[in-house]
Amino acid sequence: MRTKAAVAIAAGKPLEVMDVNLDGPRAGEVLVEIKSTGICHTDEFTLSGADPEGLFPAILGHEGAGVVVDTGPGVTSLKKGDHVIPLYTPECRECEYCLHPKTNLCQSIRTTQGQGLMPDGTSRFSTLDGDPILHYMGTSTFANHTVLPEIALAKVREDAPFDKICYIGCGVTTGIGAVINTAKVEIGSRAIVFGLGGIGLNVIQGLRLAGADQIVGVDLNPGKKPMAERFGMTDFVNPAEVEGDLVPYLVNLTKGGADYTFDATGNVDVMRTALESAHKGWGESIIIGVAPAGAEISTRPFQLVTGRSWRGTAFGGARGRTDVPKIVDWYMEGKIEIDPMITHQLALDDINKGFDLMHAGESIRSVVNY
Ligand code: NAD
Ligand code: 022
Ligand code: ZN
Ligand code: ZN
Repeated sequence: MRTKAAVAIAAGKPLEVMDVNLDGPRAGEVLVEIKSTGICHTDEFTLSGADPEGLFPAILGHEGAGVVVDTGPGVTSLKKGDHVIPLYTPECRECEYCLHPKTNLCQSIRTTQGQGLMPDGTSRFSTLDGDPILHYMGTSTFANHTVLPEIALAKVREDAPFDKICYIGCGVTTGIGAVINTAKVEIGSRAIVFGLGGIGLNVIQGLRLAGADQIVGVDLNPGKKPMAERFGMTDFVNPAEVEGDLVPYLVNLTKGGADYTFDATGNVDVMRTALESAHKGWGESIIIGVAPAGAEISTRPFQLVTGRSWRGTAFGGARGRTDVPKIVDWYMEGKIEIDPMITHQLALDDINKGFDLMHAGESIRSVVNY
């Protein structure tokens, strides 16, 4: 079939909106009509050329929601008309990783996904001239129709609005999941969140959900303060306005250090500050931010010897097919909020505007509707 897509032609160039060819779903695959897609950080990271594993030409996009149009041979868990959210972290429920209770990093299709290919080693996308176009993160939601493995789709309730729940495909689940699944924050905890963007705000609402007593937000951009307060931040710290070292300031503010700290910036210096502002003896620091390729973190080992832990999380530790439908339910039940974080709604033809807004720090989340 033919479908409309925003294609990443080469690093550093804007996306080009064009018609492309899409082959039908093969065994274990599903054809999905994407209704809405969010523009997230890593799409920009790849498009800019900063990701050494970035491949071109490719159809980016990993935050979406849509409807099943067709299923390939052997697909049993989904049928035409089902509402779905694509998963860049799949859940096969049978690999060594899926069977291990301590990880969500399903490895069943990891290699081909990283190469921009379907599990059989081929691409379903091509130009109208027949040249192959690669998939991206196994999702390619910057296309009106896309093909995904069955194990990379969460089936969700049909009354949930696509233009909001697409954000659950990455930002919402990553932020809330880091609190609930990875840190397992207890009622009454003190926490510090570094970076109040599309991820950090969801960490904050996860902390409120978990019953944290103190939620300190740290951001260089004071414009992020009102939205963070709306989602549960109790104290705001702008590092540019703190005299002297940030760590002792934060340790003092949290009466000895935070029980949990979260990096949602991707900056390795911030990651160090986050670790060192965790409480001696028991504080845990969770890295969510993805740092530039080759970057390294450092601290004195004494920080760990004295009982702080350094941890990381991908997709909020969520098992997508199991957990994403529950998060959609939480949204529909009013337990979590999404709408205020979606600051811009765009048409596909204007998708590059969404990247500009992200660059300028003017958006939390832009959503493209097909
Ligand atoms: P964003 O740009 O919307 O937000 C980042 C925020 O950090 C901004 O508000 C910025 O002002 C602030 N900031 C930057 N430098 C700072 C500093 N030195 N001190 C304090 N604040 C600072 O980005 P986002 O969409 O929220 O994503 C945040 C990070 O999370 C990115 O690195 C992204 O790649 C990563 N991420 C990771 C996962 C995962 O599964 N681990 C999933 C999604 C996103
Ligand atoms: C999503 N991310 C950033 C912004 N939005 C993001 C980027 C990378 C990861 C998670 C979220 C990530 C963490 C750990 C891994 N990835 C490796 C997982 C593994 O090896 O099993 C990651 C993922 C997918 C891809 C690359 C890296 C990919 O499909 N190309 C989950
Ligand atoms: Zn993302
Ligand atoms: Zn698996």
